[in-house]
Amino acid sequence: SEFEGSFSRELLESKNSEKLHRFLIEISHILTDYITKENDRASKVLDFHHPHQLREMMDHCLDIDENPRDLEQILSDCKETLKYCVRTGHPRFFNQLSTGLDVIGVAGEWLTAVSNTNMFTYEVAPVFTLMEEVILKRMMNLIGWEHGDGIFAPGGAVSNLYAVLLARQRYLPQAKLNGMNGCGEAVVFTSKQSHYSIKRAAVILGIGSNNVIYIDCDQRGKMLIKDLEDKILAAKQSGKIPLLVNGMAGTTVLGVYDPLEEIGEICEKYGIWFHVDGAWGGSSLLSRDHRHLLHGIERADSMTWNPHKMMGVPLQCSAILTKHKGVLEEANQMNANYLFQKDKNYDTSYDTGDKTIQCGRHNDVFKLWLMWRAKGDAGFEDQLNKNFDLSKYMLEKVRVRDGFHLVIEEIEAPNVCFWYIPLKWRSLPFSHIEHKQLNKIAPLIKAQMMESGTMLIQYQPLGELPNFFRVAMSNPVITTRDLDFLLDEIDCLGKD
Ligand code: ABU
Repeated sequence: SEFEGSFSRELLESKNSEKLHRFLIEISHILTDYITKENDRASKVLDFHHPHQLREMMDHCLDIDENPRDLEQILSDCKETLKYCVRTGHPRFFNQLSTGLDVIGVAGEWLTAVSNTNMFTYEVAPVFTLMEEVILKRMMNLIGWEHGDGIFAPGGAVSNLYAVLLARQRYLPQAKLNGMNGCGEAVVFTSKQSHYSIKRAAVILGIGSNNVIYIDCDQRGKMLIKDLEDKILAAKQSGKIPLLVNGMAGTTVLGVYDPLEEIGEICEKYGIWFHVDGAWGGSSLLSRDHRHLLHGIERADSMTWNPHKMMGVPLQCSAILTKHKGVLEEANQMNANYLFQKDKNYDTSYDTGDKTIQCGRHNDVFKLWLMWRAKGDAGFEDQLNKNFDLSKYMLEKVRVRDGFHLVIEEIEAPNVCFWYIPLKWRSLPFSHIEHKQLNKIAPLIKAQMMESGTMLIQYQPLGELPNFFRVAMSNPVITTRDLDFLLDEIDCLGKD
């Protein structure tokens, strides 16, 4: 083809604009073919190979060496790469909380890549800075805050890190100058079912993992308010400084919402920063049928919300929001004068970079803005409601089906968690099945699932509970047929 013997450096020469055009069209064909196959239920979700096998199979296109490859090879590299990617937009990919592939989101990512700018200053990202302001305001408005601030961060764990940082800034501002030496022993409280990123944030911020106090949960996985208050009082009595309580809006595994209103009340009573990790379930604020799950959210001081999960925005797209204007600057501002000069010719409060823990920052907002324009609130609401409905459908199917046992009977977020019981144990009451034996079943089925490539589902233990499957629904293209398929397939892979 015309790309044989042509090299990348030629593409930007003005005489080659036709070639540039045709090259990008070729790339778009490759991407379109991938997306089309990804949506074809007859295609596999993955073509699994162990790392040593994959390295061998891709040998010719993994190597980097001194000489350039021609454009023909580059196009072939793109095809080869996609061949072995896991199709995370496939209707039978359930492995993560972020699934699906929104085409407007893809267009947004493509434009973002082409504009190739850095989000730290208004002067290099004027349009995207304004879009970020608009979207953050919209999100804060849905939370019920009139004022506040926020920033897009590289993932929910970093958004949670911001929350702990903001709490530290509020109660121990001297830590910014002196570190944690001389600050006393700060503690943070979080549900036993919360994400590990809270512990990591405590480590990073010098609070220490032993100073993360875990709060017991009830049978459904909700934080127990009495235990929270008891543990706050005990910490205060022993001279510790309570910084933050983290409540969950959709836990990672069970999808449980903590009693936010009550947690907010306790935080107010004791003067503690109230953070809500809504990375997974925060998007329910867009659904009139489900926003009640976040009752009390307006009391929070900060919230993590990942549009790359329930809203289906391509990875990554996570926001940290706070109702306190100015605290992001207080915590992070370094006034680097090569970047954030105050004598610029525009309103430098739009140089958002000095509010962040990063310097260079990717533009994660444009794809979300574009999708929101394309769907409106109503489109996101339909998308969310559909997945909540599908999860109820699946819950009922699992409840009545032989060989399946629910982990929790009532669900809130669209997470359905269950054990698969092989034929040989079905005559036993569930409580008589040995945990040690049950623990082996989900990994065995998952291994077979990966070999067959027909679907992908996550499994995990939780506390004392042995490994079980979690099916979380965020892909707008899934149907009841996909869920029926999934249960049939598990039965087929696991019954012996
Ligand atoms: N940040 C939690 C992601 C977990 C998941 O996608 O399964």
